[in-house]
Amino acid sequence: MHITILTLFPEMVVPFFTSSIMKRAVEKGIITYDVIDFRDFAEGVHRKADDIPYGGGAGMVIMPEPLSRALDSVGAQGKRVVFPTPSGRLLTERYAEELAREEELVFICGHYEGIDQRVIDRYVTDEISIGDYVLSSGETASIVVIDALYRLIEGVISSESLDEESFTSPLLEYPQYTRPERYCNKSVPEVLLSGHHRHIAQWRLDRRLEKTMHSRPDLLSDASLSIDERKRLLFILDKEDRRWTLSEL
Ligand code: 6GU
Repeated sequence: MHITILTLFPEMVVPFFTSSIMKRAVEKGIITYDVIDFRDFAEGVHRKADDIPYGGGAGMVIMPEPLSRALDSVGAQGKRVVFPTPSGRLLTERYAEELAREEELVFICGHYEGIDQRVIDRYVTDEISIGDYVLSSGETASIVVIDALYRLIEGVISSESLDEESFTSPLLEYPQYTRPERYCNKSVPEVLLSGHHRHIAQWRLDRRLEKTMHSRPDLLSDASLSIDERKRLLFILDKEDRRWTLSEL
């Protein structure tokens, strides 16, 4: 996949591509990328890329011409162009999977109060929000969207890791432990040292159900749980109920 990022702050974006798992994906040739400073397409000595909003109001708005010249320079029209914005469609794992199937993506990083609507109308195919809160920069949002989607491309991470994790299943992850066996007087749960695969799987499922119940009960309400998972959930709820009753007495 080729990823193009148009930004006024390349120094915020480049380290993501030169570190960790993304670095490896780039070295393997699975990902190619261009980070483009669209201020280079602005005119005048000041290379102005933003201006005050028509109609008044606080903050600055990204001007249409420098950005659209940058978009034209990468042949953006006809391509999938993503603009991360709190006004966009919410990013989900399913949406990330859809984007991961593209050969090429172009990202526009907004700043200040936003970008001129005419550029959005002319080029943007996907306005994406990453959650119900406001960030100060489109760069961090773009990196979140890219991180969510590129890891789903074949060869970036092992298929075992993908299969095991949350959100391909509706349940959250079980807790992980590594050496040493004792840390600050706390032991690793004994079942994990037992080598008993069925017991380990059962214990992990119980922890996932518990964690989901406490952190994200909304995921359980529409979760497609198996019969075994439902049984374990009822058992855990029952146990917690009793604990609740005991602490009340
Ligand atoms: Cl995509 N951008 C910004 N600036 N803030 C956000 C967001 C995006 N998604 C949620 N908040």
